[in-house]
Amino acid sequence: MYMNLSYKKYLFGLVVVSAVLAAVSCSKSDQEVTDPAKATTEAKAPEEKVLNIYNWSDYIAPDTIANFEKETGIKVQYDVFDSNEILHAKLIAKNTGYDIVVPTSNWAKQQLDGGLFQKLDKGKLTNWKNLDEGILKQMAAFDPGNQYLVDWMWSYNTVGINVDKVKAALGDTPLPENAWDLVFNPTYTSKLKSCGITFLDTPTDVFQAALHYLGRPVYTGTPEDYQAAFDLLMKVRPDIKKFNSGGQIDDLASGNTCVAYGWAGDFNLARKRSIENKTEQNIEALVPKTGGILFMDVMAIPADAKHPDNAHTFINYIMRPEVTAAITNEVTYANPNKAATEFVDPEIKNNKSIYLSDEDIAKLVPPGVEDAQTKRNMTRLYTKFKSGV
Ligand code: N2P
Repeated sequence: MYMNLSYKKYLFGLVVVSAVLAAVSCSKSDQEVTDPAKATTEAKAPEEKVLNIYNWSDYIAPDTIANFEKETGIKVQYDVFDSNEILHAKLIAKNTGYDIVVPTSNWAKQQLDGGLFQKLDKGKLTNWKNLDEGILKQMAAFDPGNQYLVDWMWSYNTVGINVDKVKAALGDTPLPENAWDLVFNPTYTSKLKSCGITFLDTPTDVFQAALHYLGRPVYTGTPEDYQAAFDLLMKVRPDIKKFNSGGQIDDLASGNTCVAYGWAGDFNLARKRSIENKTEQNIEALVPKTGGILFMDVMAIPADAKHPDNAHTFINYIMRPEVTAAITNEVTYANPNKAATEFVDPEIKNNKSIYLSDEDIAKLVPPGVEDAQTKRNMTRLYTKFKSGV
Protein backbone atom coordinates (compact mmCIF):
# COMPACT_ATOMS: atom_id res chain seq x y z
CA MET A 1 0.00 0.00 0.00
CA TYR A 2 2.67 2.41 1.11
CA MET A 3 4.83 1.46 -1.84
CA ASN A 4 1.97 2.03 -4.25
CA LEU A 5 1.39 5.37 -2.70
CA SER A 6 5.00 6.42 -2.93
CA TYR A 7 5.18 5.05 -6.46
CA LYS A 8 2.20 7.21 -7.38
CA LYS A 9 3.88 10.19 -5.77
CA TYR A 10 6.99 9.39 -7.73
CA LEU A 11 5.00 9.22 -10.98
CA PHE A 12 3.34 12.50 -10.10
CA GLY A 13 6.80 13.96 -9.49
CA LEU A 14 7.93 12.74 -12.86
CA VAL A 15 4.98 14.37 -14.55
CA VAL A 16 5.73 17.67 -12.82
CA VAL A 17 9.43 17.45 -13.64
CA SER A 18 8.69 16.58 -17.27
CA ALA A 19 6.31 19.52 -17.52
CA VAL A 20 8.93 21.89 -16.15
CA LEU A 21 11.57 20.46 -18.46
CA ALA A 22 9.24 20.77 -21.41
CA ALA A 23 8.65 24.41 -20.52
CA VAL A 24 12.37 25.06 -20.23
CA SER A 25 13.23 23.36 -23.51
CA CYS A 26 10.37 25.16 -25.18
CA SER A 27 11.62 28.59 -24.13
CA LYS A 28 15.12 27.59 -25.24
CA SER A 29 13.99 26.62 -28.72
CA ASP A 30 12.11 29.92 -28.96
CA GLN A 31 15.39 31.65 -28.27
CA GLU A 32 17.14 29.57 -30.90
CA VAL A 33 14.69 30.68 -33.55
CA THR A 34 15.27 34.35 -32.78
CA ASP A 35 19.03 34.06 -32.34
CA PRO A 36 20.53 31.39 -34.63
CA ALA A 37 24.14 32.45 -34.01
CA LYS A 38 23.74 31.83 -30.29
CA ALA A 39 22.13 28.49 -30.99
CA THR A 40 25.20 27.34 -32.90
CA THR A 41 27.58 28.24 -30.09
CA GLU A 42 25.28 26.70 -27.46
CA ALA A 43 24.75 23.40 -29.29
CA LYS A 44 26.15 20.61 -27.15
CA ALA A 45 29.01 18.73 -28.76
CA PRO A 46 28.51 14.97 -28.68
CA GLU A 47 30.54 13.27 -25.97
CA GLU A 48 33.68 11.44 -26.96
CA LYS A 49 33.06 7.68 -26.90
CA VAL A 50 34.77 7.11 -23.56
CA LEU A 51 33.54 6.06 -20.12
CA ASN A 52 35.56 5.80 -16.91
CA ILE A 53 34.19 3.56 -14.17
CA TYR A 54 35.42 2.99 -10.61
CA ASN A 55 33.87 -0.05 -8.90
CA TRP A 56 34.63 -2.66 -6.24
CA SER A 57 36.87 -5.58 -7.15
CA ASP A 58 35.23 -8.91 -8.06
CA TYR A 59 31.92 -7.25 -8.79
CA ILE A 60 31.18 -7.74 -12.50
CA ALA A 61 30.75 -10.51 -15.08
CA PRO A 62 33.62 -11.15 -17.50
CA ASP A 63 31.63 -9.98 -20.54
CA THR A 64 29.64 -7.06 -19.05
CA ILE A 65 32.05 -4.40 -20.29
CA ALA A 66 32.98 -6.13 -23.56
CA ASN A 67 29.31 -6.46 -24.55
CA PHE A 68 28.64 -2.81 -23.70
CA GLU A 69 31.62 -1.65 -25.76
CA LYS A 70 30.61 -3.79 -28.72
CA GLU A 71 27.06 -2.53 -28.65
CA THR A 72 27.72 1.18 -28.12
CA GLY A 73 31.23 1.78 -29.44
CA ILE A 74 32.01 3.46 -26.08
CA LYS A 75 35.45 2.52 -24.79
CA VAL A 76 35.40 1.76 -21.06
CA GLN A 77 38.23 2.22 -18.60
CA TYR A 78 37.25 0.05 -15.61
CA ASP A 79 39.24 0.49 -12.38
CA VAL A 80 38.66 -1.19 -9.03
CA PHE A 81 38.99 -0.37 -5.32
CA ASP A 82 38.48 -2.18 -2.03
CA SER A 83 37.35 0.42 0.45
CA ASN A 84 35.00 3.34 0.69
CA GLU A 85 37.70 5.38 2.38
CA ILE A 86 39.83 5.23 -0.78
CA LEU A 87 36.94 6.21 -3.04
CA HIS A 88 35.85 9.00 -0.70
CA ALA A 89 39.33 10.54 -0.58
CA LYS A 90 39.34 10.71 -4.38
CA LEU A 91 35.86 12.18 -4.57
CA ILE A 92 36.52 15.00 -2.14
CA ALA A 93 39.78 15.86 -3.90
CA LYS A 94 37.57 16.32 -7.06
CA ASN A 95 38.56 15.66 -10.68
CA THR A 96 38.54 11.92 -10.19
CA GLY A 97 38.27 11.50 -13.94
CA TYR A 98 35.49 8.95 -13.30
CA ASP A 99 32.03 9.06 -14.84
CA ILE A 100 30.56 6.39 -12.59
CA VAL A 101 31.58 5.51 -9.03
CA VAL A 102 30.03 2.91 -6.71
CA PRO A 103 30.14 3.92 -3.02
CA THR A 104 28.25 2.06 -0.29
CA SER A 105 25.01 3.48 1.08
CA ASN A 106 26.52 4.83 4.33
CA TRP A 107 29.06 6.92 2.36
CA ALA A 108 26.91 7.87 -0.61
CA LYS A 109 24.59 10.03 1.51
CA GLN A 110 27.45 12.15 2.82
CA GLN A 111 28.84 12.51 -0.71
CA LEU A 112 25.45 13.40 -2.09
CA ASP A 113 24.89 16.03 0.59
CA GLY A 114 28.34 17.42 -0.19
CA GLY A 115 27.29 18.09 -3.79
CA LEU A 116 29.69 15.50 -5.21
CA PHE A 117 27.12 13.83 -7.47
CA GLN A 118 24.84 15.00 -10.25
CA LYS A 119 21.15 14.24 -10.52
CA LEU A 120 20.18 11.37 -12.77
CA ASP A 121 18.28 12.22 -15.91
CA LYS A 122 15.52 9.65 -15.55
CA GLY A 123 14.32 10.39 -19.07
CA LYS A 124 17.43 8.52 -20.25
CA LEU A 125 16.88 5.60 -17.91
CA THR A 126 14.15 3.70 -19.72
CA ASN A 127 14.90 0.52 -17.77
CA TRP A 128 14.16 2.17 -14.42
CA LYS A 129 10.83 0.31 -14.39
CA ASN A 130 12.71 -2.97 -13.79
CA LEU A 131 13.89 -1.89 -10.35
CA ASP A 132 12.41 -3.36 -7.19
CA GLU A 133 10.19 -0.85 -5.38
CA GLY A 134 11.10 -2.29 -1.97
CA ILE A 135 14.79 -1.57 -2.59
CA LEU A 136 14.03 1.89 -3.99
CA LYS A 137 12.12 2.62 -0.83
CA GLN A 138 15.07 1.53 1.34
CA MET A 139 17.33 3.72 -0.77
CA ALA A 140 15.05 6.72 -0.42
CA ALA A 141 16.19 6.87 3.22
CA PHE A 142 19.59 8.11 2.01
CA ASP A 143 18.61 9.42 -1.45
CA PRO A 144 15.20 11.09 -1.00
CA GLY A 145 13.10 10.65 -4.14
CA ASN A 146 15.72 8.29 -5.66
CA GLN A 147 17.21 11.16 -7.61
CA TYR A 148 20.94 10.43 -7.61
CA LEU A 149 21.69 6.77 -7.01
CA VAL A 150 21.00 3.38 -8.59
CA ASP A 151 21.80 0.24 -6.65
CA TRP A 152 24.46 -1.97 -8.26
CA MET A 153 24.18 -4.98 -5.92
CA TRP A 154 23.29 -5.46 -2.26
CA SER A 155 24.32 -7.81 0.50
CA TYR A 156 25.09 -7.69 4.23
CA ASN A 157 28.06 -7.79 6.53
CA THR A 158 28.38 -11.08 8.36
CA VAL A 159 30.66 -13.94 9.31
CA GLY A 160 31.94 -16.42 6.73
CA ILE A 161 33.42 -19.76 7.72
CA ASN A 162 35.15 -22.79 6.38
CA VAL A 163 32.79 -25.25 8.07
CA ASP A 164 35.17 -28.21 8.33
CA LYS A 165 38.15 -26.21 9.53
CA VAL A 166 36.06 -24.33 12.10
CA LYS A 167 34.56 -27.52 13.51
CA ALA A 168 38.02 -29.07 13.75
CA ALA A 169 39.46 -26.00 15.50
CA LEU A 170 36.57 -25.77 17.95
CA GLY A 171 36.88 -29.45 18.92
CA ASP A 172 34.28 -30.26 21.60
CA THR A 173 32.89 -26.75 21.60
CA PRO A 174 29.78 -26.61 19.38
CA LEU A 175 29.19 -23.77 16.92
CA PRO A 176 27.62 -20.83 18.80
CA GLU A 177 23.96 -19.87 18.49
CA ASN A 178 25.03 -16.35 17.57
CA ALA A 179 27.36 -16.38 14.54
CA TRP A 180 28.91 -13.06 15.63
CA ASP A 181 30.49 -14.89 18.63
CA LEU A 182 32.89 -16.47 16.16
CA VAL A 183 34.61 -13.13 15.62
CA PHE A 184 33.85 -11.19 18.81
CA ASN A 185 33.90 -13.71 21.66
CA PRO A 186 37.41 -14.68 22.85
CA THR A 187 36.12 -18.13 23.90
CA TYR A 188 35.80 -18.87 20.18
CA THR A 189 38.43 -16.63 18.64
CA SER A 190 41.17 -18.04 20.88
CA LYS A 191 40.46 -21.48 19.40
CA LEU A 192 39.89 -20.32 15.82
CA LYS A 193 43.09 -18.33 15.59
CA SER A 194 44.84 -21.61 14.76
CA CYS A 195 43.11 -21.81 11.37
CA GLY A 196 43.16 -18.06 10.61
CA ILE A 197 40.71 -15.24 11.33
CA THR A 198 40.49 -12.23 8.99
CA PHE A 199 38.64 -8.93 9.31
CA LEU A 200 37.74 -6.37 6.67
CA ASP A 201 40.31 -3.63 6.51
CA THR A 202 38.00 -0.66 6.92
CA PRO A 203 37.05 1.32 10.05
CA THR A 204 33.36 1.81 9.26
CA ASP A 205 32.50 -1.84 8.59
CA VAL A 206 34.50 -3.09 11.58
CA PHE A 207 32.89 -0.67 14.05
CA GLN A 208 29.40 -1.27 12.67
CA ALA A 209 29.67 -4.98 13.47
CA ALA A 210 31.18 -4.45 16.92
CA LEU A 211 28.41 -1.99 17.83
CA HIS A 212 25.75 -4.37 16.53
CA TYR A 213 27.20 -7.24 18.59
CA LEU A 214 27.04 -5.06 21.68
CA GLY A 215 23.45 -4.09 20.93
CA ARG A 216 24.44 -0.43 20.54
CA PRO A 217 23.36 1.93 17.71
CA VAL A 218 25.18 0.88 14.54
CA TYR A 219 25.31 4.31 12.86
CA THR A 220 24.39 6.90 15.45
CA GLY A 221 26.42 5.92 18.52
CA THR A 222 27.95 8.32 21.03
CA PRO A 223 31.72 8.48 21.59
CA GLU A 224 31.08 6.20 24.59
CA ASP A 225 29.51 3.57 22.29
CA TYR A 226 32.56 3.71 20.04
CA GLN A 227 34.87 3.34 23.03
CA ALA A 228 32.93 0.23 24.12
CA ALA A 229 33.24 -1.18 20.59
CA PHE A 230 36.96 -0.45 20.65
CA ASP A 231 37.35 -2.28 23.98
CA LEU A 232 35.53 -5.29 22.56
CA LEU A 233 37.71 -5.29 19.45
CA MET A 234 40.90 -5.09 21.48
CA LYS A 235 39.95 -8.30 23.32
CA VAL A 236 39.98 -10.29 20.08
CA ARG A 237 42.82 -8.37 18.42
CA PRO A 238 45.53 -10.94 19.34
CA ASP A 239 43.51 -13.64 17.56
CA ILE A 240 43.18 -11.83 14.22
CA LYS A 241 45.65 -12.99 11.61
CA LYS A 242 45.03 -10.48 8.86
CA PHE A 243 43.08 -7.40 7.82
CA ASN A 244 42.05 -7.54 4.21
CA SER A 245 38.96 -6.78 2.19
CA GLY A 246 39.17 -7.85 -1.45
CA GLY A 247 41.66 -10.59 -0.50
CA GLN A 248 39.21 -12.51 1.68
CA ILE A 249 37.77 -14.40 -1.30
CA ASP A 250 41.02 -16.05 -2.31
CA ASP A 251 42.19 -16.57 1.28
CA LEU A 252 39.04 -18.53 2.10
CA ALA A 253 38.92 -20.35 -1.23
CA SER A 254 42.47 -21.58 -0.85
CA GLY A 255 42.04 -22.60 2.81
CA ASN A 256 44.46 -19.95 4.13
CA THR A 257 41.84 -18.69 6.57
CA CYS A 258 38.84 -20.31 8.21
CA VAL A 259 36.81 -17.41 9.63
CA ALA A 260 36.20 -13.97 8.18
CA TYR A 261 34.22 -10.90 9.09
CA GLY A 262 33.14 -9.45 5.78
CA TRP A 263 30.57 -9.36 2.98
CA ALA A 264 28.17 -12.28 2.49
CA GLY A 265 28.47 -12.00 -1.29
CA ASP A 266 32.23 -12.45 -1.14
CA PHE A 267 31.85 -15.56 1.04
CA ASN A 268 29.54 -17.16 -1.50
CA LEU A 269 31.96 -16.16 -4.22
CA ALA A 270 34.79 -17.82 -2.24
CA ARG A 271 32.70 -20.99 -2.11
CA LYS A 272 32.12 -20.83 -5.87
CA ARG A 273 35.80 -20.17 -6.55
CA SER A 274 36.85 -23.06 -4.38
CA ILE A 275 34.58 -25.36 -6.41
CA GLU A 276 35.94 -23.95 -9.70
CA ASN A 277 39.55 -24.25 -8.51
CA LYS A 278 38.91 -27.69 -7.00
CA THR A 279 40.38 -26.62 -3.67
CA GLU A 280 37.40 -28.24 -1.94
CA GLN A 281 36.92 -25.84 0.93
CA ASN A 282 33.45 -25.97 2.46
CA ILE A 283 32.73 -22.25 2.80
CA GLU A 284 29.50 -20.77 4.08
CA ALA A 285 28.15 -17.27 4.61
CA LEU A 286 26.34 -17.40 7.95
CA VAL A 287 23.04 -15.57 8.45
CA PRO A 288 23.25 -14.41 12.07
CA LYS A 289 20.11 -14.90 14.16
CA THR A 290 20.61 -11.39 15.50
CA GLY A 291 20.85 -10.07 11.93
CA GLY A 292 23.55 -9.01 9.55
CA ILE A 293 24.19 -5.43 8.45
CA LEU A 294 22.50 -4.59 5.17
CA PHE A 295 24.39 -2.52 2.63
CA MET A 296 23.80 -1.32 -0.89
CA ASP A 297 26.56 -0.38 -3.28
CA VAL A 298 25.21 2.33 -5.52
CA MET A 299 26.13 3.82 -8.89
CA ALA A 300 26.50 7.60 -8.94
CA ILE A 301 27.75 10.12 -11.50
CA PRO A 302 30.31 12.56 -10.05
CA ALA A 303 29.28 16.21 -10.41
CA ASP A 304 32.32 16.93 -12.58
CA ALA A 305 32.06 13.78 -14.76
CA LYS A 306 33.11 14.48 -18.35
CA HIS A 307 30.89 11.82 -19.93
CA PRO A 308 27.50 11.96 -18.19
CA ASP A 309 25.58 10.84 -21.29
CA ASN A 310 27.73 7.73 -21.62
CA ALA A 311 27.30 7.16 -17.88
CA HIS A 312 23.51 7.19 -18.31
CA THR A 313 23.81 4.78 -21.25
CA PHE A 314 25.82 2.41 -19.06
CA ILE A 315 23.47 2.65 -16.07
CA ASN A 316 20.53 1.95 -18.34
CA TYR A 317 22.39 -1.05 -19.78
CA ILE A 318 23.07 -2.43 -16.28
CA MET A 319 19.35 -2.12 -15.50
CA ARG A 320 18.56 -4.62 -18.27
CA PRO A 321 17.40 -7.82 -16.59
CA GLU A 322 19.77 -10.14 -18.48
CA VAL A 323 22.80 -7.91 -17.90
CA THR A 324 22.36 -7.55 -14.15
CA ALA A 325 21.37 -11.23 -13.74
CA ALA A 326 24.63 -12.25 -15.45
CA ILE A 327 26.53 -10.19 -12.87
CA THR A 328 24.64 -11.82 -10.01
CA ASN A 329 25.33 -15.25 -11.48
CA GLU A 330 29.03 -14.44 -11.62
CA VAL A 331 29.61 -12.66 -8.29
CA THR A 332 26.84 -14.19 -6.12
CA TYR A 333 25.44 -10.85 -4.95
CA ALA A 334 21.72 -10.07 -5.08
CA ASN A 335 20.71 -7.37 -7.56
CA PRO A 336 17.97 -4.71 -7.19
CA ASN A 337 16.18 -5.66 -10.41
CA LYS A 338 12.88 -7.46 -10.03
CA ALA A 339 12.71 -8.28 -13.75
CA ALA A 340 16.11 -10.01 -13.50
CA THR A 341 15.09 -12.72 -11.06
CA GLU A 342 13.95 -15.11 -13.79
CA PHE A 343 17.44 -14.98 -15.32
CA VAL A 344 19.26 -15.71 -12.05
CA ASP A 345 20.62 -19.27 -11.76
CA PRO A 346 18.35 -21.39 -9.53
CA GLU A 347 21.29 -22.30 -7.33
CA ILE A 348 21.82 -18.63 -6.51
CA LYS A 349 18.14 -17.73 -6.33
CA ASN A 350 17.55 -20.54 -3.84
CA ASN A 351 20.63 -19.82 -1.75
CA LYS A 352 19.17 -18.40 1.46
CA SER A 353 22.36 -16.55 2.31
CA ILE A 354 22.15 -14.56 -0.96
CA TYR A 355 18.43 -14.06 -1.49
CA LEU A 356 17.42 -13.98 2.16
CA SER A 357 14.05 -15.13 3.49
CA ASP A 358 11.65 -12.34 4.42
CA GLU A 359 12.21 -13.25 8.06
CA ASP A 360 15.99 -12.81 7.73
CA ILE A 361 15.58 -9.62 5.72
CA ALA A 362 13.47 -8.20 8.53
CA LYS A 363 16.32 -8.87 10.98
CA LEU A 364 18.96 -7.00 8.96
CA VAL A 365 20.21 -3.71 10.32
CA PRO A 366 18.87 -1.23 7.72
CA PRO A 367 21.29 1.14 5.96
CA GLY A 368 22.24 4.19 7.97
CA VAL A 369 24.82 6.94 7.83
CA GLU A 370 27.58 7.96 10.24
CA ASP A 371 28.36 11.68 10.27
CA ALA A 372 31.80 12.89 9.21
CA GLN A 373 32.95 13.51 12.81
CA THR A 374 31.99 9.95 13.81
CA LYS A 375 33.83 8.58 10.79
CA ARG A 376 36.96 10.47 11.86
CA ASN A 377 36.65 9.09 15.39
CA MET A 378 36.30 5.57 13.99
CA THR A 379 39.38 5.96 11.84
CA ARG A 380 41.40 7.10 14.87
CA LEU A 381 40.24 4.17 17.03
CA TYR A 382 40.60 1.72 14.17
CA THR A 383 44.25 2.66 13.63
CA LYS A 384 44.92 1.94 17.31
CA PHE A 385 43.00 -1.33 17.12
CA LYS A 386 44.82 -2.51 14.04
CA SER A 387 48.23 -1.73 15.47
CA GLY A 388 47.09 -3.57 18.62
CA VAL A 389 48.41 -1.09 21.20
C1 N2P B 1 32.56 -6.98 -4.00
C2 N2P B 1 32.70 -6.21 -2.77
C3 N2P B 1 31.47 -5.56 -2.30
C4 N2P B 1 31.77 -4.46 -1.46
N1 N2P B 1 33.58 -7.91 -4.15
C5 N2P B 1 30.98 -4.15 -0.31
N2 N2P B 1 30.62 -2.83 -0.18
